[in-house]
Amino acid sequence: MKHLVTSFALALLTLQACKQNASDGSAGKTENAMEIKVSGETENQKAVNPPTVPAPIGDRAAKKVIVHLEATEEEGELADGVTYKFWTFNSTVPGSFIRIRVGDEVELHLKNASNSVMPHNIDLHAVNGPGGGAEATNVAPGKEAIFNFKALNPGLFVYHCAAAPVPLHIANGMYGLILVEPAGGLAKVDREYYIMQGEFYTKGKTDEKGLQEFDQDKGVDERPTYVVFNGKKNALMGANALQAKVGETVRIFVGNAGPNLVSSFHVIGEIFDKVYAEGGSKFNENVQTTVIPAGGAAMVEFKVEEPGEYVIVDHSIFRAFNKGAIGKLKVTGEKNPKVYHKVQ
Ligand SMILES: [Cu+2]
Repeated sequence: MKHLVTSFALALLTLQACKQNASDGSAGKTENAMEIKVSGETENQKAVNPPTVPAPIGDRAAKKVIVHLEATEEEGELADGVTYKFWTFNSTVPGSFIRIRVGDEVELHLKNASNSVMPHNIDLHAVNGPGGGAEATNVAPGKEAIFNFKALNPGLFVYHCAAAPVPLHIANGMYGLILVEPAGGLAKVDREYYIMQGEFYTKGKTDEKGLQEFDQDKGVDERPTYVVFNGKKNALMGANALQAKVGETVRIFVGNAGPNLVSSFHVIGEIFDKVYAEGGSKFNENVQTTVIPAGGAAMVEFKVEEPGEYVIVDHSIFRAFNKGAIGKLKVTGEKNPKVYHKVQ
């Protein structure tokens, strides 16, 4: 009998310990990531355009992943009737979302387009090594640089060009996000999106038409003409709004390229059920607005309960309504009067 009681107590203790692990707000940690062996076929990661991200990693073993990025310099639309000479990774701002897991060995190919004028490189905040890869990837127009790194820390990380002058390369649009999933992957959700905030500094005023040149003084003074999501004023509005259905859980990978400002990321009419603050492994719960530093990221997750249009903003609110840091999430489905209804 005494033996039985002891066993029961032990089982209870173990259960308590498990519970504590599950509720400590951790997405899982990997010790000795350096010792994780890669196996299986090498993956050639296919680039997808934001706000889309590659499929979740799930519980696959660590492997070798080849990533191709191309630095380009090309004119594009910054706002209605306003154009700008963007510098990009893979012709989009932000650049392609890179998705790997802890222990993966990445062979990163950085090509610089033959019609580029400037040398470019890449600093990935997910890399342990000098310049995050920048030193190894300085590449002249028409050339390609290749470097290898092993992902040792899980999390959501910014990457950006760090060629001189660094602020100019970031201000022109050379940035993106790389997600390093923990062993076993992230929790399953229904939708995933990729948003990156960035500022643009133009000689002309906000919405002044025509091709706009970069304004160094405004950059130094931290007085952006535009603060936008995904490289363009209203990039996530109208037909390009994000979509979800009532009852679904949405995960947004949010980055802030800066180059100067801190973002106060908020979705009007929603509460983040979980925020992986600063892109790290721990999550906070029930958050209204999360702060995302320049050169930082966060993962936010929320379930949508009521149909309608949800406005995504930097809650430093002039930036949203005047400078462009605004997007929409359209939720369709059955109304839920228990959660929300107008009385009169
Ligand atoms: Cu560059």
